[in-house]
Amino acid sequence: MPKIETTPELVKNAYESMRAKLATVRERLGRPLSLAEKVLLGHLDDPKSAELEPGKSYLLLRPDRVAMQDATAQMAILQFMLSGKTETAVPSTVHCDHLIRAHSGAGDDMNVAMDENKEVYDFLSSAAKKYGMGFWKPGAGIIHQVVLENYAFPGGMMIGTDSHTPNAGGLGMVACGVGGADAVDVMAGFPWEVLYPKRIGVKLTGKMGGWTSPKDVIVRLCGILTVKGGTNAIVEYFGEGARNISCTGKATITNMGAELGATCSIFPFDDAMDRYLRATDRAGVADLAKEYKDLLEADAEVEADPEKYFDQVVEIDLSTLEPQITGPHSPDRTRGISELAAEAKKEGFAENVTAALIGSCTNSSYEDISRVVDLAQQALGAGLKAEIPFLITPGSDNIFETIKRDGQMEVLEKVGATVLANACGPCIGQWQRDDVAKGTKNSIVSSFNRNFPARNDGNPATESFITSPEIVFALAMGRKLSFNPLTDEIPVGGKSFKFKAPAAAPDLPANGFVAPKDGYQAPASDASNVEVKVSPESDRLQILTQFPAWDGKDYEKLPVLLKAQGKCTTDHISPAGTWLKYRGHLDNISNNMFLGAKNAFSEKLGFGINVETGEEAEINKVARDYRDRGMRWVAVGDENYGEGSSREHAAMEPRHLGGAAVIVRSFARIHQSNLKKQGILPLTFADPVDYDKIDARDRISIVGLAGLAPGKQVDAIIHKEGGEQIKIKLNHTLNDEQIAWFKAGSALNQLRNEAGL
Ligand code: MIC
Ligand code: SF4
Repeated sequence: MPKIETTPELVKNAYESMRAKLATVRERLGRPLSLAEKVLLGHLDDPKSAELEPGKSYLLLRPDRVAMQDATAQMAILQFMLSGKTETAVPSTVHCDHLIRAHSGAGDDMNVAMDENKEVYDFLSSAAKKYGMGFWKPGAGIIHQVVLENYAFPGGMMIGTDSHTPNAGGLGMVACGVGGADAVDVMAGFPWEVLYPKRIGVKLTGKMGGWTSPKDVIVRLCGILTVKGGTNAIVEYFGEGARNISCTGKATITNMGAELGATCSIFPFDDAMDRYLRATDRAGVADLAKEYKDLLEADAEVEADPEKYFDQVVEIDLSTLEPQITGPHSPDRTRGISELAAEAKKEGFAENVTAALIGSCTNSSYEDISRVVDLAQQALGAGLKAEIPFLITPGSDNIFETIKRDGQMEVLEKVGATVLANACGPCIGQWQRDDVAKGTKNSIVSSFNRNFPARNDGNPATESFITSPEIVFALAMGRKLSFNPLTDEIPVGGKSFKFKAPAAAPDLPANGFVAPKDGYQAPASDASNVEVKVSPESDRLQILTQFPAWDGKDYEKLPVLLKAQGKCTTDHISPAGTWLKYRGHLDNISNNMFLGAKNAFSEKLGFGINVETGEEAEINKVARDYRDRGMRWVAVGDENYGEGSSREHAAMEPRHLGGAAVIVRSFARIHQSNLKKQGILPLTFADPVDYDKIDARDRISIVGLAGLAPGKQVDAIIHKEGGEQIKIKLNHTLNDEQIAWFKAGSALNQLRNEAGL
């Protein structure tokens, strides 16, 4: 049975192995290394012969562990079951956090969740027992918080089937979000493959004070780099300012680095991490990190001359950083809080704030909550209470019990907060909102990390703004987007009240964390009699069958299913919210395919034209019809296509419904690799203008596929309705191994072929 815990013994072995691998790498590169490179290259499968060119080479890496959350673990485990393996090769955990609906508060919501998700929880828990995975029960916490509190360690490397896995970078780990098929590779004992990321250095100077908090660092960075600025890059923080941020504050920053499209983000080991490790019962790991400190920070030359060692350097002065607020609809639509009032007026954002939400995997630390409580006490003193829904999602049971013991919870409840389950809830559309009708334009503020349309309450007309927990609370009291708590007053009982800046709060509880309740289930010591049940009648779980192998023929005259206009995130391709229910059932969840996408060929969201029948229908229905006629199709998209979630459903659904290729201006990393894994060709227009040449009734041929080779452009022909043909060139980033996946029909098929299954 594999050991799940991050024991000092495991950490020592990891450090020794890193040291040995880095000796080989240093000999080959002969230059100082950044921290990100130390951790990445220290986990190389073959340090002697791996190609080492940032931005170009594919690295084969050996992660120390894997984490999966319930909404993605279902598909990951269903695929693992096809791999022929009986036990995971590295410590792996499953966390039940995404499927709990937020409605009336933690107690009732948990009861409902346990009942309505029973079948899925039973499946995950029995599969975890059988295959040697640790299982965190519903209510134990959100994956990234539980990992930070229990498993992350400086210098470690992990992958997780969730895009915010980089949260563990706050504790010095290279932690990357991946699709389930990548997790299957690693759990089956194979290396994980990733493009050697480019290096972005962020130099932090000064110290935060007053209203400014770690959230502002990352929101500001999103504004500077944009949602695609971090694609295929690791963001490494350094400088005096970095050492002035708590470990959980660092995790907020690395968590939301996902919104830059970054492969991951990382902070060097320091005193704040050391204290966090000890406060979470890991003194042995802290001692080792001290001993191996040289592996856990960049070489001195890098900090001394960052321009020389990073591909890009950004500097942020914490002392002068203004609190930031970003939105609506994109996490990089950022400005300082003082600028929001004017912009809201100019852009016509809904002025009244209708709900305020804090917590989530991004911002529910002891420090975050304590700072909000300071403001809540000020508000209560002035006679103010929340008059709009003020919802809190604690990141873990550990945090929940600790803030209950230390009195923060009582203050929050007094000021009108509803405490929700320790789960994702309203962050992933699992907010059963009764107070605002769907289609009604309104503004909400949260301390979460994403604000794509319909993300929180399923209402695309809700305009969601992201900011720090402190500013969220202040806006809950001020109730207008134009309210700036740093300068403005709130009228109350004939007087007016102005907040003082929140007091600095302890990052760790003086009396330690409260040991969580029984939220964990270990794998079975004898798995032979554990049964993993999937009922053939189930509408929530479905055993997977293999996708067919490529037939060796070119793709001739395929219809264009849709041409996505503007942002097309994975939330647009495979929406979450109520659809989370079907995450373990490929055929059922495929009914949500592209429901959120704006198609250039139709006025209606999620609709397209069936070129065979001439009828307009939901895009997924059109796809299903093509597939049933034995036709394949292509999807066309714009920039940063597939931004956001790691959900591989956004690649498996198109594959299941007959998609052959996705042709876009550019891809987000995780989605691009999910498409490759599932046997769909991810192609980009060599000339971005060609996007404009594609019309609704065109057919596209993709030719010369037998000669598909790394670095070689692919030829395509756009066949116009009137018979005209336009030849275009497409780029791809497939390497030899990935081409083999395409030919086999999927990476999993290839894995099975290699295993002789
Ligand atoms: C998200 O924050 O978008 C999610 C929901 O956690 C996703 C995972 C999913 O879609 O299940 C992610 O970040 O990868
Ligand atoms: Fe859950 Fe939201 Fe965090 Fe995703 S970002 S893991 S949905 S809390």
